Amino acid sequence: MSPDFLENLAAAVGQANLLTSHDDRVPFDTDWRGVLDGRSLGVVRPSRVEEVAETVRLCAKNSVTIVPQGGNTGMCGGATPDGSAQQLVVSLTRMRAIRELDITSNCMTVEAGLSLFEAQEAAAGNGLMMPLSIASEGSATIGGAVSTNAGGVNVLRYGNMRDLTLGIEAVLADGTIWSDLKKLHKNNTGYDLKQLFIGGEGTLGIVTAACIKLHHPPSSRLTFLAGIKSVQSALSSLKDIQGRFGKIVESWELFSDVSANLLARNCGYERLPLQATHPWYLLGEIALYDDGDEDIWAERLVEMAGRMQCDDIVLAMSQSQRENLWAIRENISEAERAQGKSIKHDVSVPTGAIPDLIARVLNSFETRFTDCQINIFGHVGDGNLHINAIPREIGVQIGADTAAAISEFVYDAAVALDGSFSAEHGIGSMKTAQMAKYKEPPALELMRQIKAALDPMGIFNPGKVLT
Ligand code: 2HG
Ligand code: ZN
Repeated sequence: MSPDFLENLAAAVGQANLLTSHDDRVPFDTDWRGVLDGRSLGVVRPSRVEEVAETVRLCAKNSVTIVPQGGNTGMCGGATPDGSAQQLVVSLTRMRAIRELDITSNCMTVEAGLSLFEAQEAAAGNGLMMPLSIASEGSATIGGAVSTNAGGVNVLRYGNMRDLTLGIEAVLADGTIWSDLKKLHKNNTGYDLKQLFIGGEGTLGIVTAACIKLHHPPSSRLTFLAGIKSVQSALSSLKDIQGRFGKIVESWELFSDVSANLLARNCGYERLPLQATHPWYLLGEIALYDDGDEDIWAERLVEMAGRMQCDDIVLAMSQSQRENLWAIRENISEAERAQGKSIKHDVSVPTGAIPDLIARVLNSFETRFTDCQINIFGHVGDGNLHINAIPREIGVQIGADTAAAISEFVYDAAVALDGSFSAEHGIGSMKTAQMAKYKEPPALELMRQIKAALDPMGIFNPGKVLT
C-alpha cells in the first residue's frame, strides 16, 4: 500500500467520508449480533457510483482488499472485515437515491444503500408494493438484500431477491461500472451475468443499484395467529388453500413453544393473544383482492382451523392488531439474542420434508445436548426453518466444540433430506466449512473459476463464501 493511499481515498470520497478512528469504525467493524469482532483499515462511505469505482481502482492499485457493506444486518459475517486492520469497508449507505419509479412497467431503480423499508414506502406511495420483507428491513439495504439474495416472510408468494431483481449496476474488480439496469422480464442474450452478483455476497463486485420488480398490493389482508398441535397440519392447510384458491397466501410462518417462552421471558410477551399455550404457533397472512372478502375468509379460516383441530385462533381486526401479530414473529430473533449467543442454522428442505426434519432434530437433540434448547421457527410455507440452539440459562456460553457438534447434527439432518445448509442468510465467513463439506465438488470448482475470472487479484471480500 502506497503511503498516500488513504489521502487519495479521502480525495475520492471526501475527507469526512473516510472513517479511520476506532470509535468511528466500530459500528462497521462488528456485526449486529456481536458475534464477530473485525478490525478494518478504515471505512469509506461513497455517495455516487463513480466514487465507488474510484475506490475500487485505488484498492486494486494498492492491493487493498474490500469488504462491501449495506445495513450490516447479515447473519453470517459476510459484511464484517477480518481482524487484520488491512481491509477497507465500503459502506453503501450514503447511496440511497430512488433513480426511477416506473409505475407503468411496475419496477423501481434504486441505489444500494436505500433501506428495504424506504423502498417499500416509496412503492406504496405510488400504489404498488415492494414485497421483500425481513425483520431487519428498517436497516437492511437493497444492495445487501441483492448481494445476499435475501428471503423473508413473503417468499412464498413473491419469491426471494433473485426473483425480484430485473437488473443491477455493479462496480467490477478493475473499477469498471457495469450498468445492466434493464427493466426486462425477457432478455435472452447469453449468460445471465447479474445472477452471479445476486447472492454473490460482494465477492465478485460491488452492487451499487438495482431495478426491482414491484407488485400490485392486495386490497386487504387477513392475518391470523393460531395455536396448533402439529406442523403437518400447518402444511396441509396451506396446500388446501393454495389448491382451492391459488397463490393468495403471502406468509405462512411457524414458531414453537420454545420461541413463545423466549418471547415471554425476554421480550415481555407474557401471554400471546390466544387462550392457551400450544406446542406450535402459525402466523398466516392471506391476500384478498375483492372488497367484502374479509367476512367470507374469516369464516373459511375458522372452518379450516376446525379441520386442523385448532380451537385457538385470533384474526387481526385492524391494522394495529395486524402489526401486533407480526411484532410477535419479528421479535423472536431479539428474544433469542437476549438469551445469549445462539448457534443459528438457516436451513431449507422440500416443504413436504419439514415434519420429518423437525422430528429428526427433536428426537435426539435434547438427549445429546443437555445444556441447550432448540428454538425452531421460520418460513414453513417455503420450506425454510431457523433451527437455533440456545443456552438454557441466560448468558451461558455454548462452547465451541458443542456448537460445532450441534451444527453438524442440524446440517446433516437437512442435507439428508435433500435440503440446504443455507436457505436465505448466505455463507459469509461463518459457513465456509459447510461449503467445503456439503457443496458438490464440481459446483465448488466452477465457483472458484468464476471468482478467478471476475476478481483475478482477489480484492473483493476474501474469506467469504469460498476459502
Ligand atoms: C427471521 O426469519 C430471520 O426472523 C432471522 O431470518 C432468523 O434469527 C434468526 O435465526
Ligand atoms: Zn428467516
